[in-house]
Amino acid sequence: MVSKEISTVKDLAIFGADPAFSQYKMVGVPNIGNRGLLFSYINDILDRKWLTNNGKYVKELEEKIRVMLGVKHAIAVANGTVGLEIAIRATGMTSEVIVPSFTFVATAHALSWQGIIPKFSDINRNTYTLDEEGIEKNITEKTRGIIGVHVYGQPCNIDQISQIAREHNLSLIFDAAHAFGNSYKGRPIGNFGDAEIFSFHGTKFFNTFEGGAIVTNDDDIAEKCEYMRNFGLGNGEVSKYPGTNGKMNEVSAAMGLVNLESIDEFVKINKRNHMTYRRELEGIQGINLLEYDEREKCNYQYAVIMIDENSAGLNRDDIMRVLKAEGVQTRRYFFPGVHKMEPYKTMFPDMDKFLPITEMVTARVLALPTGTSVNDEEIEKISQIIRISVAHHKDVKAKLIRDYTNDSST
Ligand code: T4K
Repeated sequence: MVSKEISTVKDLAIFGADPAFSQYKMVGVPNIGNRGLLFSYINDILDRKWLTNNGKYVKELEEKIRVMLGVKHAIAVANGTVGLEIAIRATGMTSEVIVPSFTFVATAHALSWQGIIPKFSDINRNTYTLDEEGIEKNITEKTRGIIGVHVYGQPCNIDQISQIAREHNLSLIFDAAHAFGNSYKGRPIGNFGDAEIFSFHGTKFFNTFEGGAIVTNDDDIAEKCEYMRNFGLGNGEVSKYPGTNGKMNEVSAAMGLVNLESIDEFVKINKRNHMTYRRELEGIQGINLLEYDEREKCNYQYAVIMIDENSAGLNRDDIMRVLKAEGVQTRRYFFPGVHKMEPYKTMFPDMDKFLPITEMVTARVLALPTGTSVNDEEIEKISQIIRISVAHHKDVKAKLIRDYTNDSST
């Protein structure tokens, strides 16, 4: 609910005015499809007494994803992280694997969890995905693979990265956690590298509560993934590979089937939100909305701004605090860079020197609320708060510094 006009700096909550939102507006609020249909599926699951282990709903969801993406194999998993872990094993990655540091920590942890060293490589300043030159520089005799991340759904430079992987005989996976339903050069994401992994976590625009999928066009890799997600047993009784429990349950799959029916509607809303942010944020000094390539299919699930303190007069954390006071919870996706988190910080204490673009971008990014839980009027309000703050950046900065100093002294 939007409750006040914001036309001068004194209307901002940091100066004592009421917050713009009486209930928090948040990033990552789940999109939920047809409840009636979901409950009917859950009743059926309970009646049939088949709750997990490759059940009817899981198989149906896999088939729908397979057809939607035009891939040979879709393997539903319990979450994106276990999907990555399985795909890393199934594609034979060991020793050292090149990854970006600008990603959710799960990408690197999926490697180190299995004793593989993530070799952090810098990103491109425009797409925020792995930079090809950096990959080449980081390849050593120990490198066994590359994991590219389609951050915010923006595809990596897939052609060039694939070429590098081929030339150096490296396995190649794409962490497509953000890119479900997107395309690269007109072809659905899911068709590239040795395998691609989606996350269907509750905060993703398409969710199965928790969940994910490994997709691949490679029969051998698919077979390994299927076995590995079920303790290495596949559908049998004797283990063929090392395995884990990465199975998706039936209720999650039912949620997926329900949400698939509304996926076009979710994308439409995300896109409309994106356009509204674009219109409303236009011309604000130092605030740039991340743009997507409109020639490609895109889910528009993240509304991300880059804040350049030199032009805006405020830094990312200032804007985050101003918005928080107004009842808007933003997220710093992704801050800090993974190289600054443990165990990597201790393993590679000087890594920032090699990741200048990552350092710059992690200091500037801010994800704003989008999805079905925000409307145009609310986006206009959020944008207006940013506009007024930047226009009066000196007053805002001085107030934030005063508040911060008072906070730290108490
Ligand atoms: N690779 C990449 C590039 C990823 O981004 C991710 C996950 C993965 C791999 C691994 O996939 P999964 O194993 O998760 O399937 C969230 C998600 O937990 C995580 O899935 C996601 N990326 C990451 C970008 O965001 P947090 O730590 O920000 O979550 P949390 O609990 O703080 O929630 C974020 C916001 O969402 C809050 O504002 C509250 C809201 N929220 C959250 C939940 C769970 C709701 O409104 N309702 C909810 O049910 O990590």
